[in-house]
Order: sequence, then C-alpha cells, then structure tokens
Amino acid sequence: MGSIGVLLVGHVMPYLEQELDKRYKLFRAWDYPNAAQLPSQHATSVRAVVGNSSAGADAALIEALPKLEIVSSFSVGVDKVDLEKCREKGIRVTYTPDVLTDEVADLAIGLMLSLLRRICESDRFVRSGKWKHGAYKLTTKFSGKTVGIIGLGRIGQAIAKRAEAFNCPISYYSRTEKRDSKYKYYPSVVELASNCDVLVVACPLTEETHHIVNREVMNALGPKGYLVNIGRGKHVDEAELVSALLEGRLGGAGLDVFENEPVVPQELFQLENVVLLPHVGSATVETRTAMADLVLGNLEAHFLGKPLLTPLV
Ligand code: 8YV
Repeated sequence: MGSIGVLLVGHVMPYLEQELDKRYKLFRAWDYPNAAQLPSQHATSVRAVVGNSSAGADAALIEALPKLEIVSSFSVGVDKVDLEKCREKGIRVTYTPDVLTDEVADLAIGLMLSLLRRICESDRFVRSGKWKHGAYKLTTKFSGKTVGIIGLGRIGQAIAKRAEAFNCPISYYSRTEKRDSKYKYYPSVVELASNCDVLVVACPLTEETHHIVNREVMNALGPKGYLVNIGRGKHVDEAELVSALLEGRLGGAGLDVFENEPVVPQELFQLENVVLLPHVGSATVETRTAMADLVLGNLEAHFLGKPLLTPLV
C-alpha cells in the first residue's frame, strides 16, 4: 500500500502519524500552504484524508483531490467533514465512536466535581500557602444535584449512567424524545436549563446545535447553575458565556472546548468558578491508541476491499 497517497490534515498522536508514514505515501497538509497547492501529481495520488476534531475535509479540499476515496477522522465528532459532499461523490467517511465514550464521560463527571467542589481552586489555595491563614471556604455538594444533558447519544448516556451513581436525577433534551429512556425529557434546552443544576453539552455540532447554549439558556440555568461543555466550543455562545460569568448570571462553567481553540477568552482566566481544559476529553494513551487503531483499521479495510470498521458515510 506504500504507493497510496494519504493526506494528513491535522496533528494526531505520534503513533498514528508514524504508522501512516510506514504504510502509505503520507503528505502532511502543514507542508503546503493549502491542499489546493499540493503539487498536482501528489493531489492525484491522494486517495485518503486523515483528520481530527479540528481539521477535516471541506468541499474545497474534496474538490482538490480527484482520487479521494475515504476520509478517516481521528475523532468521533466530524463537524469538519462535509458529509453531504462526501455522500454526493461516493467518498466513505469513518470516525472513532465507542472507544472514547467512557473517557469523555469520565471527564464530564470530573469537570462537574471540579466545579462544584472547587477542586482546582482549593489546590491553588494550598499551593499558595493561604491555608496557613485559615480554612478553605465551603463549596457545593454534587451528589444529588439534577444533571441536564443536551444530547442523549452514546456519550450523553454514559454521562447519565455515571451521574446516577452520584444519586443525581437525570433529565435531557434531544430533537425527539427517546421513548425507551427512563430520564425526564424536555422539548427545549431552555426548559431543561430551567430545571437542572448542571447542564452538560454532549450532542454533535451541527447547524442546528451551533450556539445551542445561548444567553437565554444561560439565564435559565442561572446563578446557581453550572455549565459543562465536552462537545464543541461552538455549541456555546462564548461571548455571552463570558458576560454571564462576569455578571454573576451563571454559577460556573467547566470547559474542555472553546469556539476558537487554542484561543481562550482571557476574561475567564481570572474566574475561580471556571475550570479550563485543553480539549482533552479523549486524551489518554489507552483511548487515543484505540482511536488510532480504528483509523488505521478503517483505511486498511477500505484499501483491501473489506467492510469498514466504523463507517459513518
Ligand atoms: C478528538 C474530539 O478525538 O473525538 C472528538 O470528536 O473532540 C476529540 O476527542 C481529539 O481532539 C483528536 O482529534
């Protein structure tokens, strides 16, 4: 397969990049100002694109690669892939579901605990020596708080299962009610936010879910409510989030994703009721290796004419 051209459009873990280099004729997008400037003989040899959560295959790239057969994303979110264009041109798309579900759900719970029990702030309290001058303040109990989940897919359900272990009542919003779900359904995000203590974003990013958490939702969640985002930054109106936090209209936020990563609004840095993470939802050795093996396995299956492991398109 060494002659098969693969275009890597986003940075991935070294193991995956090394394996792609061994198995294929690997082109790295950052070596070219843009894919349209891939030397023409290279563009015609590229039969696969490998992306990640922040880089995929848009219509322009797809048009610039006439021999493209498959886009394999090192991510479960594929909002950077023009799926309609891929369907139109018969280009397969694979992603990495299931292998990262537990990881992301674990981190969501970690953010909830960090937020309500102020774990990061109290760590800073000890390190600063302030403990010598008095006890740390009382915080907020997590167990038993109502957790509202936007999107009850694999990750949303895994979050719900974990939160139940903390005796948290679970409610959710999704486009349609899941008849087989035991959790309380709300037909709007505002209603969900009005009736929960912790609101978690766990849905895919689409045109419909862009800024699904807006000013109205934040005000509904309120000064004793907490927002956790382990989805995509663009699920939340970030400017409105900063205002809501600075004005005390929202109790706190645990954020693993941001609208313009890696840029994070500086105003958030001063806030103790905010936990900021660098998009590490799936970022453990075990999980990212499993994701990498899915990318490699899907490419191998495709080029050997075998069934794809995790097809989306
Ligand atoms: C990515 C993510 O896996 O899976 C996703 O959609 O957002 C992340 O867990 C990671 O950024 C590598 O692309």
